[in-house]
Amino acid sequence: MNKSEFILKLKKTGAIKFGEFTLKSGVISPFYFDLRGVISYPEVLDGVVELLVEKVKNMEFDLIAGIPYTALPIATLVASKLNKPLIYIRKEEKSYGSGGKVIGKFQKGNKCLVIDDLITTGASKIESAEEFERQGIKVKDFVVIIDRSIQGKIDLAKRNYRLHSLISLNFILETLEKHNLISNSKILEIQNFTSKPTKNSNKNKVTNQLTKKVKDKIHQKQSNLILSLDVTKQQDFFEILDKVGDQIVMLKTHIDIITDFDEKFIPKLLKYAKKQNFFILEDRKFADIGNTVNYQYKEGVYKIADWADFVTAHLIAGAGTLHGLFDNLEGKSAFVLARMSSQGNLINENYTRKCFEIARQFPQFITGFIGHGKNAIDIQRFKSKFPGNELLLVPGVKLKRGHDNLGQQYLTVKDAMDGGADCIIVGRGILKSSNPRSEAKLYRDLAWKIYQKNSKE
Ligand code: 5BU
Repeated sequence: MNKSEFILKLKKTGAIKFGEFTLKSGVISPFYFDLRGVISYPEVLDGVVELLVEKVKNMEFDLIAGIPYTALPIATLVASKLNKPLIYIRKEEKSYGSGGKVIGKFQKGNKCLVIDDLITTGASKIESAEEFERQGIKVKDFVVIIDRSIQGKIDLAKRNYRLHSLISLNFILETLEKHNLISNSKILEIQNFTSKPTKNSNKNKVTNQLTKKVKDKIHQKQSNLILSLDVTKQQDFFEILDKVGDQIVMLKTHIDIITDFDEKFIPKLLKYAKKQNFFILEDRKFADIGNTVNYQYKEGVYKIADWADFVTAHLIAGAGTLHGLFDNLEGKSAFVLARMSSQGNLINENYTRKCFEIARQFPQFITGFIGHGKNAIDIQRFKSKFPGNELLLVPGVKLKRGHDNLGQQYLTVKDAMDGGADCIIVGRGILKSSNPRSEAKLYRDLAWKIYQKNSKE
């Protein structure tokens, strides 16, 4: 089977689609390639395996990897034909922090050729290469069946990886045109789409009105600092706030740790918020069904809805939590925990993606996400998947990397800000200092400098 015949077969099996498709990144694409079904058409499967074998047989490698799920059965056949060992990264284990698990036998220093079905940006390829490299496997070459943009090759080249593709988008369009299987207007639409930057073009869309309010205050106060005021006595709380309040854009509270909480606390806090001009984020981490969080938010001792500008929420219980919190309420919204900073936390890529899907559906309820990562690149990758212009708050930040003895993991201010954080959340880094005011100023200046530099680029 030659490449043109393969394309015509793909079209026939429904693997090449035209219409309106929302990609993982949130971008709307006028076309979509779905190669998952190829395995059910022996002739097409044989065809693509034959083409791949031809493409890679003279390359230098010891192992073949397939990226699950789509490319794995295809790579299996290629490996078998070339008599090479196959490996892959188990997808379910690929939770953030814990790293993926490589299945199959290999030796450190082995060279691995990685096969995938498609490439748009290089992001997921780089992620899998990094995982292999962590295990001592060398990765240099990627082979994909369809290259749907020029961005992927550029992204990979920046990291010194080579991309080999069987067929390009242009070749697909030419072949379909030759066989009258696509209209000229569709070709123009697709070319127009692909000539725009492939990076998330939704980014400038205002999806939540409150993000602008926070951004404005960041600029007004020239501060990206959120103080996590985790102390248990009112006196300590207000003593520190006195010294630090003017340095911060937002104050993060855990209201339920204040031992001597009484009816005077909230009015006093609100006075500070007004005078020192900061938002209040109550880090309540709502996680229950809508009906319960509604009570937890509005009732009880703390009546959080009355005074907190923002709250944090998990979406483990689904979008009902957000409805329970904010239905029929104006001007309030949440920061959603899309990743956590603590070691061994159970949030994985799939969960994070589901959070973004809910945010795409209910942008009015979500001002931003809380997230963390291995390093700046990992955080950038995380942020690039936000559905709109939500803000990124990064906790687990100190001047030096490290951890506490209860699983908290720390990144540096630079890691977080280079990763694209709009704000850093700092607790003990400031609270345990002998001079919280000067320490807060240090964090603030550091973050603001990087923020300004990065916004210019
Ligand atoms: P620290 O003292 O800077 O480690 O405090 C961090 C604060 O941020 C603390 O109040 C946590 O409850 C909060 N936090 C976090 O550390 N990691 C997370 O993923 C989330 C919140 Br969400």
